[in-house]
Amino acid sequence: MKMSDFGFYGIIITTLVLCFGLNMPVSLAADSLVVSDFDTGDKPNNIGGDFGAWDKDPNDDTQSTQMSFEPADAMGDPAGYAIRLDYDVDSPNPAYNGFWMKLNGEDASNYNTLSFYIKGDAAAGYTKRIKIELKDMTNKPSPYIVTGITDEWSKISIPFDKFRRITDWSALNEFVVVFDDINSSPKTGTIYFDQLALSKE
Ligand SMILES: [Ca+2]
Ligand SMILES: [Ca+2]
Repeated sequence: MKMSDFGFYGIIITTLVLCFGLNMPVSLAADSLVVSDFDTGDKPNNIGGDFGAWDKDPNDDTQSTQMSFEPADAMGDPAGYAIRLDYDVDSPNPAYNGFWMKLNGEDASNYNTLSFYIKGDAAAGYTKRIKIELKDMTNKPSPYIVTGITDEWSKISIPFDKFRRITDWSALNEFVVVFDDINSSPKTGTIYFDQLALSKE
């Protein structure tokens, strides 16, 4: 082996050892950020943000979203969890509710895509269509409609330019899932959600 060959392989091996030693992915460590994998089965999310279910009118018991942790991880980790959302927008009153998650002012300016995994519960029924919203610190909701949900996990990737009302990507405030009596059909059902991430694609 020539000295130059040793130098080349030596650098590769040293790099691999360093990466594994620091418990980092070998490739492109800075190109994605998992905001929430829910795998502790508890709050907060991976960046310290709170999350939960919300309801247009908590005093209206004809409509709600109930959030719980479900041992059905989107990434296939037997010890992992996803979020289970049991929604009900079947009400004589205008109905909307869902799930919120704080993003704690996360700087997303190095990324260009928001992604997550989603599926419906075949037994409970589920809407194939939901609205999500992203908000920067101005708190204006930037909506996006997700379609084609099935009872198998699918990864939804949304380019940042679909979120027209985000003006400042350097500080994100909140991610929201909305069930409403226009988009949600059937009006009661169960949706699973997992692995919210920011990435550079
Ligand atoms: Ca998970
Ligand atoms: Ca109801």
